[in-house]
Formats: sequence, C-alpha cells, structure tokens
Amino acid sequence: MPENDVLRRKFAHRFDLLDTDRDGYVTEADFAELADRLLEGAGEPTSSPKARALRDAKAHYWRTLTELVPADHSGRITKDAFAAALAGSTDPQRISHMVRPSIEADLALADRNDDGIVDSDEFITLYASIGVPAAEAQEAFRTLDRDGDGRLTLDEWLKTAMEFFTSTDPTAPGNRILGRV
Ligand SMILES: [Ca+2]
Ligand SMILES: [Ca+2]
Repeated sequence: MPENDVLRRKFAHRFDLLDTDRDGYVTEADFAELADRLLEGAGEPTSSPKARALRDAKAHYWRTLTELVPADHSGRITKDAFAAALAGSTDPQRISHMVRPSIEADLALADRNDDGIVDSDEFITLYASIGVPAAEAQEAFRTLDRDGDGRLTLDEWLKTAMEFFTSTDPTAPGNRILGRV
C-alpha cells in the first residue's frame, strides 16, 4: 500500500471518531460535544478542574487542527480535507502540540484514583462513553500499554499516539489505536 494511503485510511477512521454528531463534518461543536460525553461517561462533575482541563484541551485540539486543516466558511472540516491534510503533515512537533493536551486530559479523566496510571477497565469505560465498543477499546489499550504491564502511562500513550499520526508503516502498533488501517 502506498505510504500516503496508509495515513489517509487511518485519518478517515479517526475523523469518524471526532465527528461526534455524525453529520459528516468535524466542527468546533463536535469537540465540545466530545468533551461533554466523556465527562458524562466518567461521571465527572462539570465544574471540576479535570472537567475544565478536558474542555480546554478539546478546544485547543480544534484550534490547532484548523491550523493544519483550514475549516470552510461555515467552520466545517470534511473527511477528505482532514485525511489529505494530516497525511501531508507528519511533522511530529506540530502533531504533538495538537494532541498532547487532549491525551493528558483524557488520561486524567480516565484515571479515577489519580495515581497517574490508567488500567484497562478505566480505559474501556472512558471510550464506551463515546460509543467505542469494548473489544475495540481493549485492543487499543493493549496496543498503548507498550510494556504490557496492564498499566497505561502518559509516556506510553503519547508514544503510541505519535506513531498513529506519523507512521507510514502499515504494521506499526500505533495504527491500532482507535484508527484501524
Ligand atoms: Ca460533526
Ligand atoms: Ca504499561
């Protein structure tokens, strides 16, 4: 498979996850809705520090995404534009700047006992709130947990996420995190 096709297929799947209201466009409202669903699923009080951090992180994700993929005049990003722009922009620094706060906030939200570590039950619960089937979340967890000790750290999550966004190797483990090739 040509390298660019590997990336485009991954990003098309990721687009579907970000298109929270499933209307075929990714918008600022999708990111706000994503934050709300994650918070509701976690049972997190909406005014807590974790909740504020999560909403800020998703808003940051949207703003930095539109620097890579300009939204149209209605503030919408199409799947084709999303996949094409991200496939052409694998600069690790820009990708890290875009996704790191979101991953940190997701991890903090999933980490119910605040020990800095997420176990597979916590991870599956987090993603169930945005409609990810348990089997798919379980597979993603196994991929993210690089050393296989059943505990997901921020470093493991970031490393695999960067692989997802930048690797053109169709067999890279990072491809399996909620964005199947
Ligand atoms: Ca949408
Ligand atoms: Ca681990």
